[in-house]
Amino acid sequence: MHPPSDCLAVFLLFISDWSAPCFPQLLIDLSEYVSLVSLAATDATKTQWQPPKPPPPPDVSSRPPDTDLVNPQIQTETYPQLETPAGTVVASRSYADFTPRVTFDIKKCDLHGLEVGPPLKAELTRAQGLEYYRTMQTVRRMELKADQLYKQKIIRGFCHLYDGQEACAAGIEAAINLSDHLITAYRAHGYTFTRGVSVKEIMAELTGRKGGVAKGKGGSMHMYAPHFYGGNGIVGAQVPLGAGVALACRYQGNDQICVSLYGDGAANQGQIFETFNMAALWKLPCIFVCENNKYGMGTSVERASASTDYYKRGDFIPGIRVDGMDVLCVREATKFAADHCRSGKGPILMELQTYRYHGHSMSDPGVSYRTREEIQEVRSRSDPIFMLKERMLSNNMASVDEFKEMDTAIRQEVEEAAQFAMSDLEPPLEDLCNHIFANNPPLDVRGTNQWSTLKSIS
Ligand SMILES: Cc1ncc(C[n+]2csc(CCOP(=O)(O)OP(=O)(O)O)c2C)c(N)n1
Ligand SMILES: [Mg+2]
Repeated sequence: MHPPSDCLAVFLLFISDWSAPCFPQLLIDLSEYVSLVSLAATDATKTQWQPPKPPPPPDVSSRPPDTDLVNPQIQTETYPQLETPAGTVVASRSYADFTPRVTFDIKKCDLHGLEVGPPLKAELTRAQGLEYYRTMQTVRRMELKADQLYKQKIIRGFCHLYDGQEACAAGIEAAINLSDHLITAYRAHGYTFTRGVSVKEIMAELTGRKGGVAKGKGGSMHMYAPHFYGGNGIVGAQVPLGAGVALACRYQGNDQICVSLYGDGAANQGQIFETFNMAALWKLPCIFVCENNKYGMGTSVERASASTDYYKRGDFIPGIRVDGMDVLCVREATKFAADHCRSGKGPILMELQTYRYHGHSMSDPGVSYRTREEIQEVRSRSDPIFMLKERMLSNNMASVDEFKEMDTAIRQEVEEAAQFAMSDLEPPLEDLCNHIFANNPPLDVRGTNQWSTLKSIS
């Protein structure tokens, strides 16, 4: 938890974000992407996402030919026919009918200070593809739900959405271990999910309820999980903290690494360069990741940065520029970076080229400094979820029905989480100062005046 002074600083810095409820007319209308299914209609007895059942036989004839997004080199390997006591299964479609793994050509990364970079091909198994799809689609639906609840004034305060950038979180997480460490800025809902927190706990945190992952006292920007250090509101401040975590890994000699994420706007901050210096000097196992989503609030990278080659800005730290809209590119680049760190070579920098669909925060309609056409163009050319789905469909790795089933289950999970987030109780007042530390003995907390006698119990 942030001490009160931090909270005040965050409040002052983000004061513009608070104006959101005053300007509902400025907010983007995303209703076309948002499920308007009545909450009352959701079935509370349904459980979380389950792997879909084997789908019916495919209608390959109606499928469009490979698009330019897809340049696969299909390995012809398929599972052997299933032998059952009743004989070989051929009548109905089973998992055996799908191509179990495909190797795709992926975009070459630009390199800085490196002779060799990540591979140009990436293998995707059917199970991995479905898992990445589920992760990205859950984050997408969660964010669209948050948008809706915000406009209904059920979520208040700061709220920065991550839709558009899902391949970054899914790709990074696919390449590191849960025992590795990760820290990010305030656009944190996606990473909170990929670090293992449930949609329910995230949504309840957004509405400030007891069942939230930070017990309703952190909100959108302050969510945590084991080996996940937030959710940080001060631009760039999480980068030195991440290097500190990497120093702890090195000190303990545990082979773990820390992924320290920041934005293109934060990339111009002094503390980032101070961190680079110490991390390189001490060979810290830290992957610095600049999520270049083209804007820092309403300022485009061209207007803010003398050099927009963010992957080169570590100077003496090697860097790679990665297609951040392609989950496979991100995964392969992160694997490469993690190997680099674990082998004792010190830090590495990754620039992930990505895009945010929403405005900076809920107080920003997101169309005064960029056009609707620009957003639409990115959506139609390189949406990370659509690209993965297309790849899998056009290579017979999954069926349309299977994706539909998964979409329905995800929608339902998000609806149920939203229902919980609206019905769960708010934390009691006595809880106000509790949980400042995870496991300290009770401590006195300074209140708003010298006579306050508040206690924090963990
Ligand atoms: C030290 C500091 N300065 C300014 C701000 C206000 N602020 C909040 S977000 C932001 C833009 C950051 O952009 P970027 O790093 O590109 O991240 P993105 O929002 O695009 O994810 C600014 C200037 C702040 N929170 N902290
Ligand atoms: Mg940015």
